[in-house]
Amino acid sequence: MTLNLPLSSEHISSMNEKNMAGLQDDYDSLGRHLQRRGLDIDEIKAKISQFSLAVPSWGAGRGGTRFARFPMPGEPNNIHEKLEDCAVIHQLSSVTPRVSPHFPWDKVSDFKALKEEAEAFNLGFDAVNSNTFQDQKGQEQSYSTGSLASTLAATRAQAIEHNIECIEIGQQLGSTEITVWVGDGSNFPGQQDFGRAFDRYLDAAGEIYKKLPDNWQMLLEHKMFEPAFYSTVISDWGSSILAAQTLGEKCKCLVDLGHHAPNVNIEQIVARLHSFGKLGGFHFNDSKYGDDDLDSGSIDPHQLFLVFNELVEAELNPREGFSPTYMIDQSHNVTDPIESMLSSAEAIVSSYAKAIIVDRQLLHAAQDENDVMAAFQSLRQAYRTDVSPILAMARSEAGGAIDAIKAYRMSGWRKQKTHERKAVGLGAGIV
Ligand code: PSV
Ligand code: MN
Repeated sequence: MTLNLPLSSEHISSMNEKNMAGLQDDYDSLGRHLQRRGLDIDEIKAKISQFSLAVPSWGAGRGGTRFARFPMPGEPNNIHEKLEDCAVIHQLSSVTPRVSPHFPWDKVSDFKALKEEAEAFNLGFDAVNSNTFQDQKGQEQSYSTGSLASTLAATRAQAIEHNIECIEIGQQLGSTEITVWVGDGSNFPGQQDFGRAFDRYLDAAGEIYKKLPDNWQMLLEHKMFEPAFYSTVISDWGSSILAAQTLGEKCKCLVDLGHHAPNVNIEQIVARLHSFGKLGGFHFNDSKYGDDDLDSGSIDPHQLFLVFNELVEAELNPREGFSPTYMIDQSHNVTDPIESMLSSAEAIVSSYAKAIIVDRQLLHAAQDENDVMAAFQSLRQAYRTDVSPILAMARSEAGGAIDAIKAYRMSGWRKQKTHERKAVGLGAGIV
């Protein structure tokens, strides 16, 4: 397959040349600092070079709130243009080689051709996402009563069918996972019987599970509220793990960082799910008030680090089949989505790098000895370390940009697309 990348590699390398001397200096200095702590910077770089992240196709466009959406000139209109922008993100970040598609938003007539189109951009496909939280034109049953948990058998059947179709599409695209998030729930006390709604969900999800190919996983994404504001059927990790355990081995839980009550200890949830072999994946984003879908690491980078601290523990003590899928799920309402995802990818990999350099021997010994401050300081020391030279060096070695956002801005990509792409319409909606 001949690659047809959107940005010229000369542009990236010429920008890197200007930054290389400074980076080398910072890298060497950090290398000496880490050496004093018994760490080899090149080994850390090699480790983070293995890390990869998916980006959501829907994140390539401007998001919005239920009040408004402000389109941006040069925004992508369809999956083809979205792939182009995702290819830009991967070219510059060198850490986002997969795109997670959402159906029917990304539906095309020829998925084989779409896979080839992605491959020419040096991209593959990650988990497919089904959408039974919104009605589509011409659809027979409405999801206004819910989908997999609806009281109406015909609506449940339609939702099951749609998920099975997503699996079939995913097979053509080379995916091996389906993420199921449903908006099912209630807005009033008494509107729904909690037990019966969950039973209906389990039955319907079981029908989808039966159609899962052998090498596939089904990931259940929980969310506490919205669009249902009183209760949701898969509200939290408890409901999620119960459903995943009921459905079977190939079913796991996906943690979207924004889908919890304020102040919930998400890193502990990560540890619990891992203990029972049910940690299936992540949707990274950040939030201040609820499911804000803000850029990863922009509000609480310490929480992101603590999540990765658990993931590194899990890597060192893996359960059978431990291979969580990592992706971004954000709504970029006021920024250029490409810049937001470049910044988020950096924040995510940076949290991973910081978690790698935690002195785990010291941490475990301090935990065993109940030396609280020593345990905390072993995390603090790692969190305080500026690991950005390791990330930048890994990026440039992989053909990415040392200063990704600057290289993007200097490429003039968005301006060029403003002339080439048709304007995206106004409207409201989360995505
Ligand atoms: C729901 O809020 C969610 O996090 C799910 O992952 C959806 O598929 C996605 O956002 C897009 O709306
Ligand atoms: Mn999500």
